[in-house]
Amino acid sequence: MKTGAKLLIESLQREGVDTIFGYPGGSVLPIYDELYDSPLRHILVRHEQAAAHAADGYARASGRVGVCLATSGPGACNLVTGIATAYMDSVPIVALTGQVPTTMLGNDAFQESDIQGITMPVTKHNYLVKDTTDIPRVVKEAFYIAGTGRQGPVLIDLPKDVNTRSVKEPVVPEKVVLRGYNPTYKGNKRQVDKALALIAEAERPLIYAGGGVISANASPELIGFATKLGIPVTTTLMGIGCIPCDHPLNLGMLGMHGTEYANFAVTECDLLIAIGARFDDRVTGNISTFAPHAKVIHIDIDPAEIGKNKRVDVPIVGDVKSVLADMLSSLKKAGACEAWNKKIRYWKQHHPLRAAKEDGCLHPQYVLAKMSEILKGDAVIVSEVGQNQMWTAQHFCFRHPRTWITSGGLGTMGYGFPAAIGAHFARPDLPVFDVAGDGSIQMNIQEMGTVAQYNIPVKIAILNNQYLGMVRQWQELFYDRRYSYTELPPVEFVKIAQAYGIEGIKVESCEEVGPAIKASLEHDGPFVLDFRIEREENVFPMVPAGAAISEMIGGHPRS
Ligand SMILES: Cc1ncc(C[n+]2csc(CCOP(=O)(O)OP(=O)(O)O)c2C)c(N)n1
Repeated sequence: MKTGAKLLIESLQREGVDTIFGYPGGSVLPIYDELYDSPLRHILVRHEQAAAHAADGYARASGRVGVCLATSGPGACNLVTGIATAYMDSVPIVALTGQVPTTMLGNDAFQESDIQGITMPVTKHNYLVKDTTDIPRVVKEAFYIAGTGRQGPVLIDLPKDVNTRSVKEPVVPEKVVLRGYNPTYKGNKRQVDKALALIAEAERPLIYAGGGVISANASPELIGFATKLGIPVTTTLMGIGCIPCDHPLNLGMLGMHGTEYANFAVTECDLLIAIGARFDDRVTGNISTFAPHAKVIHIDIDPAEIGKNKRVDVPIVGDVKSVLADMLSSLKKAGACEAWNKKIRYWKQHHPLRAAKEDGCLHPQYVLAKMSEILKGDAVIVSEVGQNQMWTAQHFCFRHPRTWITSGGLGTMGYGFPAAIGAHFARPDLPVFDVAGDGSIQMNIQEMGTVAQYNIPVKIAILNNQYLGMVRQWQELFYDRRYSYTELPPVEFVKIAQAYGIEGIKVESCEEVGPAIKASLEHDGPFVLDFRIEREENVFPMVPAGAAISEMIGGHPRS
């Protein structure tokens, strides 16, 4: 006979789980008691939102399913932002929540919340387990659903009596069979051939690669395909890292804060090959003017994405790794698109991203360029949301997939620091930085307690402009500089860190940047870098909301 809690822990171990991020409470006491002498590592966060983000950061950095655990009611509700963040970016996590005993469900019992109902729209699937013997099957299914097809979060709600009851050990199913859930991995051969025919005809083809390339671990295939055909590649915010920043075919990010040359290329291409991307509004701007001269091939594992925002000529539903491998092996001849690439090289040369001004002030672009130079792509960089996120996406040179971790779809401030904690447990071999704004870091600053307790060597690089910078930028540009509630009083982050027992340095000039970053790396533990940057710096270029992506402001005059 085994208790539900024991069955749960054993089921997690069968799935290969090594780390859980969680926070205890009444309804999960039986689970915590089981964790007490289990080989599973449990990281006690300071807020359940951080547990969900840490599981998410772990998943993105490792490619495996992340796990978080919270008690019923407020604990479960605190996970919701983290679950929604993972859902929007298709990240595989399993969230375990305690629940009031089955006999009290629906009674407004103490710390009861209908977390299954609450998370219905932000989970790929969720369960309320009412029978202890179901636990092993449900856990197995949950990991399978989270980690296959278009990945995403799955929640398992576990009433207290389900966890405490002892049952005869149920037989664990060997394979998961779910009627109605059979993701398509292999692309349809006829569609692949049609796509290849369009590619053969195209004179100005462009690959638009999204987070799906990274989720599918398809970078080698993508690079192989692009290189063989000489097709330039632009990536979304989520796709950054799928091709090295300095690869000659890489155009960097497209869209609202994309490079001018990427946005020009989209506007002038005659064939757009969208791979694991979803034509998000931050990418397309005014959709009716997006890639106006192009035929469109769309490769995606989720059939619901095809044709959702943009009419597609050749849809291919399948795992992008498998589809790209099939396309590569069916290629008759390699291409070069020389004239097109020459034009793009010209744009790259005449419309580069602007580096930091050299006026003696500390600019964020300088900080990112220095970080990039010191780390050489061998680090995991997590960001918060706002200008800090866009400057990092633009100015840090990423060389490997899964080394850039950011909340793209939901744009969750407060995501970065806890996600960096998760990323550390996935990649303990690499330095992990959270690039933050002074607004975002204060959304989950309590996690300094977590990194201090376990000596987690996350480096917190705060681009401190004493504003909710991105919102201030919009107010400056579109609301006549009326800075309505976006100014933040200065905070001495090093002093806060010290109160938690963490070291840090305040950096106020360019000369101090490099040595401070190096000092943080040499320090064996968490470290705070409080960069006092130019306060009213903007992120450029920028496509105003609703404009065509060719209508950027803050770029170079079109030549
Ligand atoms: C949880 C949450 N609340 C509000 C927003 C809206 N928002 C987007 S960017 C931003 C400002 C971010 O300020 P800060 O973290 O200081 O970064 P900066 O833009 O200055 O780099 C805000 C408030 C958000 N994205 N997430």
